[in-house]
Amino acid sequence: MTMKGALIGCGFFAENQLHAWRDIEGVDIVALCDRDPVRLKFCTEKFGVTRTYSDAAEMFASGGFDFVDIATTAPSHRPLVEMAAQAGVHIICQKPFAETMQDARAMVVAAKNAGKTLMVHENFRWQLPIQAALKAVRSGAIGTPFFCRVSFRSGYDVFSGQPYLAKGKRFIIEDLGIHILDIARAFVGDVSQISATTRRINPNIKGEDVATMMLSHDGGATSIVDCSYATQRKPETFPQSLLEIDGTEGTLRLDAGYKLTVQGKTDSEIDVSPPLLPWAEKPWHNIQESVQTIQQHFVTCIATGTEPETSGTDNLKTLALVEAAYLSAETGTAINLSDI
Ligand code: NAD
Ligand code: 89V
Repeated sequence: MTMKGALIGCGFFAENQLHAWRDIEGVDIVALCDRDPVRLKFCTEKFGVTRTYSDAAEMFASGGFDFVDIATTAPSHRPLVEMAAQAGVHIICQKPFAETMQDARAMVVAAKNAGKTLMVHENFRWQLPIQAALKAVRSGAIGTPFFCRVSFRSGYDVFSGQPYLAKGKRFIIEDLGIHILDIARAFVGDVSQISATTRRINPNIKGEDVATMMLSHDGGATSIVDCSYATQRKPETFPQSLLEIDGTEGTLRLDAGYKLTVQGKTDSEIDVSPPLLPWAEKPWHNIQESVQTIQQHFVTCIATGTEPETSGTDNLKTLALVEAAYLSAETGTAINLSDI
């Protein structure tokens, strides 16, 4: 049976989501919504979706779809998720899930009350190189991890494609750090305490573009999660997240160039480069491939009635890390996650 979907927010990133939906079997995007007529027209023509709306409320009132893909920026997420829950459709919503924990919790409650799946499009842990590393660690290849480093350092100009990133009070933790904090959670579990420092190096942006975070995980592991958009490096590694994970029986490295090295019960060194999908382009292909993987996961979870790995409920813990990191940087103290 075909699952019908509608997408709200036909901006910079939505094109990837629309390409991925087109390639996922059993899914048909039947309606598009954007309050910007230029973007709406662009996506309508590119993807041949003829039912279009400038107002999401009108689209929900017309109905005729099983799920909605919310591809707008964070300020609109809560009203749109609540409308979707009210309309009784499943929801996949872009990160950052919300601007406040209060909004995020309200969205989780709304979807729960409606009995519908709510998944956050938190796609970095779904990248093929990260999945390969997760598979190795979860198989016990390096024993029990006690140290994890997730590092994303780049000088890539993200502002030309996403100009809003230069304008917000918050930048790198909220936009990018959120992804790699989620990766740390995927490897070594939930977090009890975090401390963070931030800097702004680029004078032309409003928020911080460097952050260094230290996390104490419930299981006893420690993580260093560090990110920068002020790092001039050659070759440029955007958008690779690099890993160093030490376990009781070995060590794993994901190095620049998608090189995965495991030294443990058995040693291996493999190339885990993501494929270049027909509609993708380098260097974004790593992110683009994960969009297809996460959207497929959403469809599979709905079909099988299972909770998505990056569900709204799960994402509350990643979002709490973002809030706690900003609070720590502002106050100069370590923050207990139980206080967020
Ligand atoms: P964008 O500003 O280019 O696009 C957002 C679009 O949503 C705009 O066209 C805007 O007109 C529309 N919109 C906003 N509110 C609306 C509403 N209430 N009703 C109808 N239309 C509305 O932004 P973007 O760069 O595409 O980013 C969108 C989201 O995707 C952000 O939250 C961003 O963080 C996220 N993102 C995620 C990844 C990833 O890898 N997961 C990568 C890039 C961006
Ligand atoms: O993935 C993202 O959220 C993007 C980028 C990779 C540029 O940070 O905004």
